Amino acid sequence: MSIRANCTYACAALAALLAAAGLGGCFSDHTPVAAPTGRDLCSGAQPSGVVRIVDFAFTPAQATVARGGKVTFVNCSSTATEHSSTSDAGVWNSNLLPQYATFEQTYPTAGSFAFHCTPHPFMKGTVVVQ
Ligand SMILES: [Cu+2]
Repeated sequence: MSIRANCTYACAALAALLAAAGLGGCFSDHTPVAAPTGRDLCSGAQPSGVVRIVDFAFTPAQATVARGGKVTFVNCSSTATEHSSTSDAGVWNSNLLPQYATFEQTYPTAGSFAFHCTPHPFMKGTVVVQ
């Protein structure tokens, strides 16, 4: 085995290590807010405290929650389209939710909170905290 061949093997191993490290970092940086376990929330009767994202709309468009309660947003899109639940006033931001990913937000303050989807600003909703 020549020196040149050894160098090639060493360099290939180093490159593989760097690639693995790079990928690992990429995955940890882009982990969704919550694991995509929301599929169950997308079927059957509408659960209370849940806002589904279906067909480029929030359902229900107005969700009501008791003060201190929480709302779970879940991307029920039938495609790979990502959506967000983003407070108009910057109170919360789910960031992009892949299909079936969920995002939970607690509401300690009474009031009416408008929100939208960042990539689709025509998608609008309101959380009413009583
Ligand atoms: Cu959207």
